[in-house]
Amino acid sequence: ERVTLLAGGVGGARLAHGLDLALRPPSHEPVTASTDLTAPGSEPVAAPGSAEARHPLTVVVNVGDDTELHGLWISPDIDTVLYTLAGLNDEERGWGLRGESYATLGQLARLGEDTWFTLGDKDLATHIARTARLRSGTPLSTVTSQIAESLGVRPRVVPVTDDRLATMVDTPSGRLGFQEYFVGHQHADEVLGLHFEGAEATRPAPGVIDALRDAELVLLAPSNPFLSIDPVLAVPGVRDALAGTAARRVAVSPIVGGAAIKGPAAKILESLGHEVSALGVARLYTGLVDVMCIDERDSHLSGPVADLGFEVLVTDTIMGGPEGRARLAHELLGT
Ligand code: GDP
Ligand code: FO1
Ligand code: CA
Repeated sequence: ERVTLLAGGVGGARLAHGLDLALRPPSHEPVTASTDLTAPGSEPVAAPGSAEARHPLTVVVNVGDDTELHGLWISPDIDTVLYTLAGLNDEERGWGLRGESYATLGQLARLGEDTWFTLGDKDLATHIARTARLRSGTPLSTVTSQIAESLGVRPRVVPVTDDRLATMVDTPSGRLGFQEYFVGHQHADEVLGLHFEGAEATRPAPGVIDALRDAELVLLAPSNPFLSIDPVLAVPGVRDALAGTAARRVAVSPIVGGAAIKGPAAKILESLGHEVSALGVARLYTGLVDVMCIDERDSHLSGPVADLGFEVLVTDTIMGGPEGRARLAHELLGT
């Protein structure tokens, strides 16, 4: 089954991990078939990199959080997805690598650099490699595939665009860059509105539109609807591809029991005048997906969600460990 997941950071990464586990072929055979295409008398086999040889999962990731610091290009949501799929992520924090050290950051502070954004020594290697390759003209999507391959990540992980799109947050103290809002101000400001700077001029990265069009299942991760899903849909062509796909489209609510599991989703829903519940999320996704997956703790909302025109899937959506992630993935896959 071909599956495409639209994702931000933590919520997207957890579901991507579950799907990777659920879609893993039995007995862990490598997905890339033999490279021996010429063996006499054998059926032609899929060439590596061909559609057939590809992992069934494509993860299309938000880039609105991306920023430049110390001359390095940081793509937090891409890295959260890659590190999680590689089993290298820091579960507690939700970003960065497990078992980090901060010697470089300490020395940067000593040199008088701003170090409000916590960059670990090993994480810095990702940003150094990414930045060097981007500078030499390699697109972000290619660099991302290269890093994915080096880390042993099997699903396809694609930034929604190779072009610049920067999420800007309007607050009572003015318009802030995303990381200034999220890390600098610890997402304490009221959010009056969001603006995806540069979005109109972006093009979808190679493979993004095909991944939506050719999928049998398109999933909207339980990611922040405003900070993670909206910027993905702001890339021209993506919303239309989602509207036009024959795939079954399913969104998983990031709001459980009237609260976000992590981050400012609940606070932003409230500031922007939406109900802070899975029903509030469902209203945002009306016309965009066919199925709303809501948590069993919100089963009382299944009637009102169905009244909006959705098919409703009620299940345990809390993705703690790998088992919970794989279980939710199987349920979404209908397997
Ligand atoms: P970020 O980019 O790291 O902020 O992550 P996302 O935008 O992908 O996801 C953030 C949202 O994921 C938050 O609103 C959380 O409530 C939600 N979330 C995180 N983990 C889970 C989970 O296990 N289940 C559900 N249903 N939502 C989750
Ligand atoms: N989030 C924080 O709250 N504080 C940090 O110091 C921080 C550093 C950081 C470094 C690398 C990286 O890939 C992500 C990092 N994040 C940090 C998370 C980042 O701000 C994400 O954009 C958030 O998860 C929101 O999506
Ligand atoms: Ca994010």
